[in-house]
Amino acid sequence: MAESPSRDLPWVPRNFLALPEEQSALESSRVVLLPVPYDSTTSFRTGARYGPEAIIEASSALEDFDWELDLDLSEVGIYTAPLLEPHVGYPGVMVARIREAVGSFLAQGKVVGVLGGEHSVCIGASQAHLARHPEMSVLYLDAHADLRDQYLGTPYSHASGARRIHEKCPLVLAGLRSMCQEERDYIRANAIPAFFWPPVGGDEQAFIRQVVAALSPEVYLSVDLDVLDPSFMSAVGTPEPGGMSWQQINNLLRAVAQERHIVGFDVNELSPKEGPAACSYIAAKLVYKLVAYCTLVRDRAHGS
Ligand SMILES: [Mn+2]
Repeated sequence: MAESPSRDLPWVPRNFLALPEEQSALESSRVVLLPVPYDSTTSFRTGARYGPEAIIEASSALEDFDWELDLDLSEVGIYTAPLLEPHVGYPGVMVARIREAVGSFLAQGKVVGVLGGEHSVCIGASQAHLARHPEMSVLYLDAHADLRDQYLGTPYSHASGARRIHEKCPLVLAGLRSMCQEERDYIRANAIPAFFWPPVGGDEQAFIRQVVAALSPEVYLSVDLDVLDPSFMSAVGTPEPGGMSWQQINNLLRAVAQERHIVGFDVNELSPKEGPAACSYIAAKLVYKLVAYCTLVRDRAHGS
């Protein structure tokens, strides 16, 4: 039998935040991060398949403590699941695979965050959450509307994620700044709450109030990193100028966490080879904040 590595040597654990076993074992962890290295339907710049591992690697450089939120996230317990193998034959099979994987962790009572991958991973991930939270709505943060009925021959592409979600539950779009005419017509015909960026009159407080008011008490959060400005988040498949700053997205997400219950999330479209290494670090820090918003920030806001 092989000997286990000596505990006296300084091993760096390969998981989110490089947490020791006590803070990253499945049994004792409140949160599961599920990496999905999938980008088979990506059209413009591929490479989101490398996103999850880049986020996990960069996260080892983050502090466990967050001075802004005044908390230490390591106490939550975060289990980093193995990579979910992509199915490249038919995108619908991948949707079902992600739904099953996420559902299996939800059945164990875990809070699940999915690390994409292209944005279509939100379809299966949101469906798994909807099965447990039938009244939830989805807050979809993206520069794009992703409301095409089909794209490049499949209904399960990265360009159709929001459309597939809207067929199952209430959808709120925020950070929008690019769409095709079909998508604009679909938003109008279905009266989908859609909040463009920059906010009307530059009024961020009104933007936050309106987004929060459009959400149900339970919220699933789906983030395409291209909602952020490409001046600091250029490593995305489809960069779109004029996006949110770091403070702006955090102000919005913190308000949602305090006034609603974020039941789970996905973060997508980091394509590390398309930008500086800082992008992976920033994406990792956003994942850190999201885990905090789903757990300790919520606990504090609701007095538990
Ligand atoms: Mn997008």
